[in-house]
Amino acid sequence: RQKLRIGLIPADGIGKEVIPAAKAAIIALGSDIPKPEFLDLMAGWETFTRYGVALPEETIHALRSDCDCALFGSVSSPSKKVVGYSSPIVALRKELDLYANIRPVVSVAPQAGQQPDVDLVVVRENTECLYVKQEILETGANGKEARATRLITERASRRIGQMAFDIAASRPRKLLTIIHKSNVLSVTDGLFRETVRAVPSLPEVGGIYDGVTINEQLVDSAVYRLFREPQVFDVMVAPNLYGDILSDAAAALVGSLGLIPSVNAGDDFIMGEPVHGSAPDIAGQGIANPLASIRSAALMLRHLGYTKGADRLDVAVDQVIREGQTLTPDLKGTSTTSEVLDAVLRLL
Ligand code: NAD
Ligand code: K
Ligand code: MN
Repeated sequence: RQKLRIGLIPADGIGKEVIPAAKAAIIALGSDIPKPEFLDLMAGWETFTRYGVALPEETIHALRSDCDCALFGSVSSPSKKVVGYSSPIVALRKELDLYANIRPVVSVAPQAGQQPDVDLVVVRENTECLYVKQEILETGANGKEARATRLITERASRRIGQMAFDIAASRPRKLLTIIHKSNVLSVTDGLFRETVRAVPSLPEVGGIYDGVTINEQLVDSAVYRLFREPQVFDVMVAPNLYGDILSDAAAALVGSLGLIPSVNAGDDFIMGEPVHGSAPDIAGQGIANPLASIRSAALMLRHLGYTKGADRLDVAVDQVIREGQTLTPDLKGTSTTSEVLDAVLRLL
């Protein structure tokens, strides 16, 4: 391929500070990837306040027709209902059927080549659960009554399960832990659990997951174990909300949300995205950690098969963390976003 067309959707807050850093890191890869061509696309709260729409049709259209992949920053979604507003990232995942959110959480070992203490992947279902956002408010005998639909389907559970088994099978430990709360939610989480468990015996799968060990853990005790003995986990597969919460918790284990990348993956599109949000507490100060976004670019490139470029980004990021000289304040450093980016670029 001659060119790599990358849609850039920085969106709000620190997204506008870290996505340009990821762009610069991609450009620095030179001939290790096809020549990148960037398309600046709009979405987010600011887009909504300006144009009355959080996810313009043009953005969806451009992603579908003119992009090979994309990088999303972070959106500032208000905590109060705003008429006409709906989170563009949740919508994008559905629009492009990016049904898996893959979130590796890996600590950096003191020396290159050593085994990290934490080395796990959260595989989060990305299209349903409570994120179908079917909420209703009524007034009844108890005053206001709010209800939400939590949708779990066999189809979505099966395909996320298959994705999780694929990832587990590709890793040395080949261990998959299914996260659920079936002891209470036996119908919804029960369906998720049983469907994922049944993946290896699907006729079309034909024994390829035979080497994968399946464990399961209730979501609350999974968080507990994550903090006490993170090394017991390899790949964790979870419904949408549990996966969201678990991966932020796992981020704390390795030092900062500003380090954790993800990709939103579907069968025909891939979108890198740092796990963190728009961080209004530090936005505009130039001190956001760009490493999660640079790692998200690496993950995206890896999924597209550009292993060499992805490896170079990961090695440079790990080295910057290992040296510990140029870190942003979330990692107890005093450096700015652009100084950390420069440190990465020097190593590329
Ligand atoms: P957040 O992830 O934005 O921030 C949590 C904490 O982590 C803050 O103290 C922040 O300063 C810190 N942090 C996060 N990323 C960092 C980085 N790269 N470098 C340094 N520090 C970093 O979560 P929040 O505060 O709960 O949410 C803020 C806003 O972000 C909300 O409007 C929420 O809706 C939105 N959000 C968006 C996404 C997304 O775009 N997918 C995800 C989560 C939250
Ligand atoms: K984000
Ligand atoms: Mn989250």
